[in-house]
Amino acid sequence: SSPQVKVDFDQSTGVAVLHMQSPPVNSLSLDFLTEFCISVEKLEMDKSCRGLIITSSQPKVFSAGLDIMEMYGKSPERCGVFWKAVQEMWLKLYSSNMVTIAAINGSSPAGGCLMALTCDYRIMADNPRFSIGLNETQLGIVAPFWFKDTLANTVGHRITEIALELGLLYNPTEALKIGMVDQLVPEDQVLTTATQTMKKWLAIPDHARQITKSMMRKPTIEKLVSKREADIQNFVGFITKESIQKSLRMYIEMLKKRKG
Ligand code: CO8
Repeated sequence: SSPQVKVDFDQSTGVAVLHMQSPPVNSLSLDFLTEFCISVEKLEMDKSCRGLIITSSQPKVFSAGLDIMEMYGKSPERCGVFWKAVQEMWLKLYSSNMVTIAAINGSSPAGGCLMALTCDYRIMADNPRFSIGLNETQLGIVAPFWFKDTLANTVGHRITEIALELGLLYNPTEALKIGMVDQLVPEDQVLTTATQTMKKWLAIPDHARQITKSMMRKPTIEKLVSKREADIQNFVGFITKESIQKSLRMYIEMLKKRKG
């Protein structure tokens, strides 16, 4: 199958741009996550790569989050493998030594929002039709503790409490107001602004910035690392429940009906 991730690495600046290109909505399937993690790992190992910008090749959507079809009607074994890949994506990005910037050029619900939240900085297209947030409860599912921690580390406890319980999706203006994103720019300037912002971050000595980043994030990362297997069991047990499968089916049907 064709690559779902395209990486443009500029040797002269040390910055890589990773384009997610999995039509129609960059949903995070097991295949996608595997390819994504291999790409990020390669860049992480490359000493000449200091910055990573993540963006989407799809119009209107950054990432639709986890591929719902990976959670519907699948065996417990398969669900476990899938969840491990989701954990891996988060661990790789949240602990990256590179400067990471999300160039959010479209909607970014659930897992898409999580991916953006792992970055050091978020720039979003100022288009009121786009939305971002952890909307899990709207699907009848529960965002795991490390999703919650990542959001709380970004916007604080109280806003996280409201955002998660109601499964809120925010428009760009609201997202900026609560600090879920750091900057809004016109749609056609998202990537150029990310590139300019990257220069500012790369002006700081890597070593000092990396230790600081690690100091901020380490407790959150270690929490998942130490509970990884239990978290997989928890996901598998939850997602394979008949009642949860029913919620997912209704959500999938709603997505299809809403179309057009
Ligand atoms: N997974 C699989 N397929 C999807 C997904 C998805 N996440 N999102 C959209 N699609 C499909 C649609 O069903 C549609 O398929 P088809 O063409 O066959 O009808 C196609 O992609 C295009 O979608 P739309 O027509 O809706 O495209 P739009 O451009 O109008 O809208 C959106 C794009 C805004 C992304 C919209 O599709 C949307 O809101 N999607 C749902 C996003 C969502 O709610 N994702 C949540 C996933 S759950 C998650 O990420 C974390 C789970 C944590 C697990 C915890 C459990 C314990």
